[in-house]
Amino acid sequence: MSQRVANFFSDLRRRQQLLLPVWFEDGQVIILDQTRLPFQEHHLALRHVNEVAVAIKAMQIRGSGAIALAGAWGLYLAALTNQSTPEQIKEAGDLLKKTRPTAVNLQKTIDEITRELEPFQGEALTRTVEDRVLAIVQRQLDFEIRLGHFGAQVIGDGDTILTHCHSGALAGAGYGGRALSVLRAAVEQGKRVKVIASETRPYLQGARITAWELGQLGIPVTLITDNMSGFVLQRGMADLILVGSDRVAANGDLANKVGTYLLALAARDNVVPFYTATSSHTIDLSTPSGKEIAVEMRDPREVLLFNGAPIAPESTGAIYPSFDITPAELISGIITERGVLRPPYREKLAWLGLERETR
Ligand code: RUB
Repeated sequence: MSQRVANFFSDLRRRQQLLLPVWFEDGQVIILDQTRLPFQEHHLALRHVNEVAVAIKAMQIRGSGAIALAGAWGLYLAALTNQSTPEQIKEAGDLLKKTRPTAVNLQKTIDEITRELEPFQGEALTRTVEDRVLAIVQRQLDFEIRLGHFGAQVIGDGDTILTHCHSGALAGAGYGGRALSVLRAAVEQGKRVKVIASETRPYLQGARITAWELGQLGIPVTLITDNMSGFVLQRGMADLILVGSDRVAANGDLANKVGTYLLALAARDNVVPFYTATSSHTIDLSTPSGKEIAVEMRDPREVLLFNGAPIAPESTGAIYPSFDITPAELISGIITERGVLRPPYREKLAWLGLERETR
């Protein structure tokens, strides 16, 4: 590993309160195993890109930003392998892209690192991959800080925010990911906030990870089961809803953790603003609308078992769509690193997405 990578991380660590989901140390990709939170802070040391792919598929690292960065460091591992070629790095990228198909950040990050590597070989190849990976990690962190700053405008002092799944530092680059960057920035601006987190069956990202991360930040959090959100909104117990995003289509339709769509419907019925926090990297202009977004279907056993024990008769079937689509018309605002977009979204997203590609 070059001294530059070591310096990069020691510099990141010096910054206050970064919760890094993934980093690179002593020739290994280190990830905080999110399946063990909140009861154990256990780290995995991965030495081969295949191990990174397995960890992403097994949700040991998850959240759209964090899996993109894990994929990036996986490619760096591939590039460090003796005599690796651009073709081998591309193959490693294809393997990583298949692990989680919905979060476009992973796909775009892999493409960004593996594009036009053909002229490079040996040390120049490793160095090129390293340059790209470091730039991507830094950019993602900068985006989180900037979108947090813009998003904090929609948070009022004393607000209670309802969030679903986990869209925080451990789903991102370490500041606050998407939704929790907004809350973190609001607190840094002196606003008092409270959070209601839905548990997020079946992986319990809300109960296990959002609650843990908010605890680290000292932000009060109340847990509800997923089916309590309608009650909470009807009784006026939340001032706004704030979620992350795995992909935003060209028309503004949003793919996010399954259950988000129901929340958005209940928000409209109860006139509660519904926001998503995202970045230009998550806007997918090549996907016209939510209908064309590939939704990851996970193993039904993940629904039928809880902590490894069955919760239904053996003959019961199950499905597990990991994400759902919230139509653009249910979204009050899209928080990005360039500001808060208001409907109609199509032209603003086109500008932001294209602008990013030419930056
Ligand atoms: C995570 C999930 C989060 C999004 C959005 O899914 O749906 O809500 O990743 O958050 P999983 P962010 O746990 O299946 O990876 O925009 O911060 O990634």
